Amino acid sequence: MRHFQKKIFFIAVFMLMMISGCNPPQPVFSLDEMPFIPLPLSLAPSHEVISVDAIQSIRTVGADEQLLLMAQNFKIFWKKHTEKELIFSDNTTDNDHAVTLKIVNDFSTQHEAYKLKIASDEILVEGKTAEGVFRGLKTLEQLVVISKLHGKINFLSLPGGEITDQPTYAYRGAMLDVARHFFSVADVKRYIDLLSIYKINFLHFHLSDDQGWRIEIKSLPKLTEIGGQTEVGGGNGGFYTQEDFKELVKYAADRFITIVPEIDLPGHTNAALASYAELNCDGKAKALYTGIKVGFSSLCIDKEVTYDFVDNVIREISEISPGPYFHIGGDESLVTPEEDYNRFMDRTLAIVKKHNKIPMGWYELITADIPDETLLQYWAKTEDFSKVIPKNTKILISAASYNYLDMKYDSITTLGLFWAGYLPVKKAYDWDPKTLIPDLDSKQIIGLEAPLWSETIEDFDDITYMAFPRIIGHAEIGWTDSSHRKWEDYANRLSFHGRLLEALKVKFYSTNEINWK
Ligand code: TNX
Repeated sequence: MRHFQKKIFFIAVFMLMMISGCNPPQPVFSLDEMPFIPLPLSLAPSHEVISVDAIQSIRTVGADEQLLLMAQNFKIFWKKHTEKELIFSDNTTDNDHAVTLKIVNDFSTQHEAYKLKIASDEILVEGKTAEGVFRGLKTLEQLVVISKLHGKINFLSLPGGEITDQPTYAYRGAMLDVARHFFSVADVKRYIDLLSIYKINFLHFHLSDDQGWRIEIKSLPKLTEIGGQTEVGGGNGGFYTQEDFKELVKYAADRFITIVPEIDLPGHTNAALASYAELNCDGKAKALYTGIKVGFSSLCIDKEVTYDFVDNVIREISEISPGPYFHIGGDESLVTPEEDYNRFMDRTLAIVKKHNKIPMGWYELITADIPDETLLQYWAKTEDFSKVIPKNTKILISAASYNYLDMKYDSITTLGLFWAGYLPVKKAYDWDPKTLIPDLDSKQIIGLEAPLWSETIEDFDDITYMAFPRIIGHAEIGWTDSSHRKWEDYANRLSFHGRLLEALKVKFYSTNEINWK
């Protein structure tokens, strides 16, 4: 009898498995519970469920080159995560069993806007532009990867529904200081890949400082022959050739990230002053510098050769930087008298204009006569926020006590500095750019950027340890309107991203502020 009961039981289980085999299993999350970061503007779940097996092809509507590249990359992504090969389909009318990438011009005024529809036998990614489609694909990729990493079964089913989404701010950036320590092309590419997961769209390169000059200037070869040869702590330094730089610009552009080059002027220039004696007022080359103190160097403001130098550098870099901005630094020029600083900046701003770039600079630039189009990067500590801000320029928020990724998380963080205070994960997330600076008209804010200064950052693991997870929070602040953001909700969603970072072999700070899943 007992044997008979057992048999019935197994037959029942077998029949149940057969029946459920016809329908995809329940997804791990419904669409509105998916821990997306950044949180999309609207999520409308349906009762449909799609199994990855139901998708067999990928197609683009229209022969847009960027869409075709995205389709190829998505095919590789799909194979990696589902072990299934998608075929390219040129069927332009039938969505069945396909992932469709499509540009739909009239559905929003926002160029990054997208819609993602998931039905029982098709996935549709529509963008206002190719860039919009790309942002939508990144949402779809999170859906696949997080469902897979948190599913208890080794096949995938995805929740149906529709996402309509667009960013709050046009500029959602990261900055990497490659001057204090140099990072290879391969490291930067990996960083770009990680930033693109979270819809970051600008990468600002701090290409020169007292400790190193990091980009080849063909008309001034000694900048890299001499100025590129060391870094903080006395290591070998390094530099990007113009070919390397072009490769990075292209790699970033394929992921819809715009590179912003910065040459910090007229202070933070010891590496240039060590390379060319004539840039010094006394005509004597400085020694190379490998410490971390700031504010002791300045180009010679009254020599004509200074402006030939500035012109050559800005011209050569602008020629290989398709983005709109050229960042001229301008911070902490502590040994340049204000009147000299302003005179220098007037001429330098004219040079930027001559090379068809929009000037960008640290907020100390406000003392100069800046054109309205200038983008000012505001980095002050909170207590300095009362500084007058011109009404006509755009402001990029990089507040040291909220955005600086080189600030230690807490007292036991071994890397980083703490002059702007500790920056735990909650503090880095739980603020609003609109209310941070009392007198600032929020319409002036173009977005925010998270700088990673590299005095104490020596390799790729150091970069990601300081950036992750804080930069994920900055990415959400830039994308999702503050009225839709709550720390508790974000902390819950972030808890599902640790496995994603681990799967990518990213070293990150697994803070105990988060209950990692
Ligand atoms: C300030 S903020 C700097 C950098 C340092 C950084 C270290 C700003 C525009 N300049 O030169 O690397 O602090 O946190």
